[in-house]
Amino acid sequence: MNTCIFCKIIEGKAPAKIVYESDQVVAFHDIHPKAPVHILIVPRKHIPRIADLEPEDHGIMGEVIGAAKAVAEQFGVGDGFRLVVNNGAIAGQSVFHIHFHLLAGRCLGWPPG
Ligand code: DGP
Repeated sequence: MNTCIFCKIIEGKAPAKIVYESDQVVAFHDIHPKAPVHILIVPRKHIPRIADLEPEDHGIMGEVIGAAKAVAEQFGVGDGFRLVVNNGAIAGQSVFHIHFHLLAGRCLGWPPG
C-alpha cells in the first residue's frame, strides 16, 4: 500500500490547496509555509529523491522546472523566487517524494541554513 502523503494529495485522497496541475506535475501550498509564498512543486510520478532519478525521468524534471516558472508568474513573483530541493534526511528531506519548494515574498538570505 502506498502511504506517501504527496501521492495521496496528487490522487485527491488527501486535502491540499492545489494551485497548478498538468499531466506530469502538481503544485500546492506547503502546510508549514516558511515564506509569504511557499508552494511545493511535485512530479506525479513517485520518485523518492533526486538521488533516485533515472535518465528516463529527466524530462519529468524539466516539466517540474517549467511548472515552477508558471507558478511563480501566477503568484506575481517571477522576478524573485528561490527553488529548494532537500535530498535525503541529512539535508532536511522529510517527505520522500521529490518536491521543489518555491519560496518568495520576503528577502531570502544566502547561504541557506
Ligand atoms: P522537506 O522537509 O524538504 O521534505 O519538505 C516537506 C514539506 O512538505 C514541508 O515543508 C512540510 C510539507 N508537508 C508535509 N506534509 C504535508 C501535507 O500533508 N500537506 C502539505 N500541503 N504539505 C505538507
